[in-house]
Order: sequence, then structure tokens, then C-alpha cells
Amino acid sequence: MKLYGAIASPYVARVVMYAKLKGIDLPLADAPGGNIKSPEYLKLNPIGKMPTLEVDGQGIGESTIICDYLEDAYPQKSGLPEKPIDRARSRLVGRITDLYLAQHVGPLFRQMNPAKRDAAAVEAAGKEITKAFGYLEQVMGPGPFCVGATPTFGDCALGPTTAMTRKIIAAGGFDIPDPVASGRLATWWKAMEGNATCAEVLNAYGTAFDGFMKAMAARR
Ligand SMILES: N[C@@H](CCC(=O)N[C@@H](CS)C(=O)NCC(=O)O)C(=O)O
Repeated sequence: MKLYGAIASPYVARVVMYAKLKGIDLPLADAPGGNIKSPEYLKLNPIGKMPTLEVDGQGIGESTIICDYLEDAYPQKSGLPEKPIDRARSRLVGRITDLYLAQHVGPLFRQMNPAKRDAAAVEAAGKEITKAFGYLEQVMGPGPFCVGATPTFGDCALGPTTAMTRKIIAAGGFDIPDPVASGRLATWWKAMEGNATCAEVLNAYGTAFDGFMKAMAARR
């Protein structure tokens, strides 16, 4: 079993965190053919995005589906809460992250240069990002993690994307509130930073993402 991708991707970091929490040794490997658009990689994952998990020559794309696979294949230590209702809430955190948060963070990458900035686009993205964190706050349980006292799938999905959101807001100096400054999300973030496995992956992700942002700035 091999996981292809770079830790600078929040979707790759999601799978890495999930595998670590489940006690699965899953080191990152270089994409077959040298990159994620190579014919060899596209044979495994026609979407041409990272991550891809290769299992016995077959490719599985999409970070959430990879986590589902790991859960099915390695059920011994679950990465989901025990009760069905809590499992649903943990998964819902991941779904909200993908559908209502991440899609509004992406456009901010195109607004990093203040001289060429579209203020209306930044304002619209900021409103949606704040709304998404509001949804997340409401679906999270008492915690301190998304659902319960230990990290589960929802934390793996939301953690790296929150780190990315905060880093972009800071790097761009955007007038968007820090999503984890107060309330339930602040408690959650503190729990994430205080958990050895989550913190290790968040730190690796953060360092790699900073490098990516520097490279992007040098190209501007
Ligand atoms: N829905 C996908 C998103 C994966 C994704 O967007 N990966 C980005 C890196 S963060 C990528 O591979 N981008 C390359 C491209 O789109 O060409 C998942 O959950 O795995």
C-alpha cells in the first residue's frame, strides 16, 4: 500500500493524520511517472489530483474515500466515534469542510497581491468562510475535539483546512476574522494543537505549506 502526494496539500495531510491516528504506517511516496499528471499516475487516479492510495496495483482517489478504505481495511483501531449519530457528525464535519469551507478558501490564493486584489471577491469569500465555520461550530459536539474526547475523521478533515485558512488570511492580511479566535472553535483548535499526532501532522503540513506560499510569492 502506497500513498502518493505531498504533505503541503490539506487533503494529503487529512489522510496522513487519519492513518497515524489509526496506527497505520503509511509513508508518502513520489507519484508514479514523477508527477500527478503523468500517464502512470492518471491510470491510478484519472482525476489527476493528490492524494491517491495504491493498493495491490489499484488506485483509490479522493481523501475521504481513502479514509473510508482505511477504516474498512483496518477496523481494529477506529478513526470514527462509537455511536452511529456521532459517526455521522464526525463525517458531517468533513463534508462541510469540503463543500462549504475549502471551496471559498481557494479563491483567496488568487488575491494575494494587494495591488491586483478584487476587494469584492475577498469580501464574498470572507463571508462564506465565516458562515462555514458557523456551521461547523453548530455541528460539533461538546468536544474538545470535533466529536468527543479523542480526534476522529472530522478533525483530520477540518484540521489541515483550518490551518490553511488561517495561514492564507495572515499571509494576505485579509480582513477576515480568525476562525479559531474564540468559542467552541478555539477550544477545538487548542485540543488539536495539544494532541501529539494531530500537532505532528499540522506542523509538517504548516512547514510544507509555508514553503509552497514562498514559492508562489517568488513567482508573482
Ligand atoms: N476532493 C479531493 C481534492 C484533492 C485536491 O484538490 N488536491 C489538490 C492539492 S491540494 C491537487 O491535487 N491539485 C492539483 C490539480 O488540481 O491539478 C480530495 O479530497 O482528495
